[in-house]
Amino acid sequence: MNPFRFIHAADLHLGSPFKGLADAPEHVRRGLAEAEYAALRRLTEAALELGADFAVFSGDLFDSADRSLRARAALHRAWSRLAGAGVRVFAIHGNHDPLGGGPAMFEWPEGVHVFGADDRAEHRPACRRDGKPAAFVYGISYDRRAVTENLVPRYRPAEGADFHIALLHANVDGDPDHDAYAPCRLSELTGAGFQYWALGHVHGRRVLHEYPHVVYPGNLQGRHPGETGAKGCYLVEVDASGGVRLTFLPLDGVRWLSCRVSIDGLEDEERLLERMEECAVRTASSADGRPVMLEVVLEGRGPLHRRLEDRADELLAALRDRLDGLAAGGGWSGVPAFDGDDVGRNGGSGGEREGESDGNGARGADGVFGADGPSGADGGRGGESDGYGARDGDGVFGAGGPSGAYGGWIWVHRLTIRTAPGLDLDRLAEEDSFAGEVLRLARRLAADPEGREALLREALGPMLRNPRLRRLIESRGLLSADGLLERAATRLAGMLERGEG
Ligand SMILES: [Mn+2]
Repeated sequence: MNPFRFIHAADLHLGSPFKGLADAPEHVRRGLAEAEYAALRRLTEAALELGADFAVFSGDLFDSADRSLRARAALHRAWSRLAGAGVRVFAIHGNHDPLGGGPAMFEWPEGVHVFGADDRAEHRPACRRDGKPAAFVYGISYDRRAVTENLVPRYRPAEGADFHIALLHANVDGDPDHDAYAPCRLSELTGAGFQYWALGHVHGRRVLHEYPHVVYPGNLQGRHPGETGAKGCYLVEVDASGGVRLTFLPLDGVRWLSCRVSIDGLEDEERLLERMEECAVRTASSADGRPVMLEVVLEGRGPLHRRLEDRADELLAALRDRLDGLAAGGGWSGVPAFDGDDVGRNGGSGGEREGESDGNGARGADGVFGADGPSGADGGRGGESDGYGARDGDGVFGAGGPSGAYGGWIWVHRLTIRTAPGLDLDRLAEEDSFAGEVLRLARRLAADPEGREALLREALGPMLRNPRLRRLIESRGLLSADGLLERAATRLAGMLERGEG
C-alpha cells in the first residue's frame, strides 16, 4: 500500500464561551477568547507544514447549535486553506453541532466532505496529495443532539482499499465524564474491520487500542479548569506495511494547569507566597510557552491553616500581584512570549513586554520536529511521540518574536484551600474518640515489636497468602518496620479530624 499521513482532530467547540472570568484582566479574557481560533490556525499550519495528505474532524466542530458567525467563518477559512493546498477534509457533526440544528452552514469548498446522518456510513476515497490512493474514510453525523443508539453496526468496511478510517463521535465503554451518546464497546470497534477509528466526544486524549487503532485526540483547546494539560491533535503516519505512528501536536493557545503547594512547615504568609510563586512559575515553564490559566491548590497542615481560612481572597490578590510584577519586570525564565503567529497582535499585555523574550532552551537547533518527530521515513510501529514542541523560528509552534501579543502571562483563576490545622498528637491521644483510640494503639505497639508484627500479619493476611506478595513484603522488612504504624496512625488521625474518614 502507499504510505500516507493525516491529521486527526475532534471537539473544536468553536464559539465556546468562557465563564467565570469577571475578575480577569482584559488581556486574559482576550487571550482565552482567541485561544480556540489560534489553535485552529495552528492546526492548519501544522497540516500544511507536515505534509498531511488529508485531515479528519470527528465532531463537535462548533460549541453550540447556533454556530456563531465568527466560528463558521473561521472553520470555513481553515478548511478552504487546507482544501486549496490539496489537503482534503473529512468531517462529521457531533452532539454539540448536529446537522440541521442551527443556521445554514456556508457552502464548503471543493475538497471538503461532511458526512450525512445516513443509515449506513458512507465512504469516500482519501488520496495522497500526489493523487495516489490512500484509504477509505467513513462517517455518520449526528442528526440531533442526543443520539442514544449505538452507531457502530452502521459502519462496515467496503471493498477496494487497504486502509479504512472510521469517523465516529461516541462514548466508548461508558466514560462517566461525558454524555452517553452513541454508546459502544471497544471490543465492537476493534472487531469491525477498520484499521483506524477516529473518535471524538471525550475531551481527554486517549489511545484506547493499537492495531486496529482506536483514538480520541482530545479537544483542540482546554475550555475550563477541568481540562488541564496540552491540547491538540494527532498526526497519523501510516507506512507501506500498514504500521501506524501517532504524534501528538500541541495546538492550544492558552493552557489550563494546576499546581499544589504545601503549607507544611510554614509559619508565615510571606514564605507561603514565595512558595506559591515558585510553584506557579515552575508549572508555567512546562507549558510549551503558552499563557497559563492556573489553579493553585494549597494543602498540607500546619499553623498557617487557621489564618488562611478568612484570607483566601487577600492571598489570591497578593499572588496575582507578584506574578504580574514578574511579567512586567521581564523576570520570566523559561516562559517565552506567545509565539509569533497572527493571534491578536494588536493587544494584550504583549506590547510592554517587547524585547524581553530571549528564546527558550527547549527550542534549539533541532529543527522542526526534534529527533523523535514525524519524518519522511517510515516511522516505528505504534507508540506516541510527544516531541513536537521543539521548534525554531517564527512558525506554528515556535517561540516567535517578542511580538507575541498575549504571551507570557499566568492568571491564577482560582485558589483552592485544602489545608488542615497542625495536629496536636498528644492531646488527640488523650481524647475519647476513634482517632484517639487509633493513636493509643499505635503507641502501645511501638513498644511491643511482637504485638506489632502480629497485628500487621493479621491486617496483611490476604496479601501474605500470595507467595509473590509475601516475598515482596518480607524482603522490604515491612513486618518489622519501625514507625510504619505510627505514621499510618498519624495520617489516619489527621483524616478523621478533617472528616475525611
Ligand atoms: Mn465535545
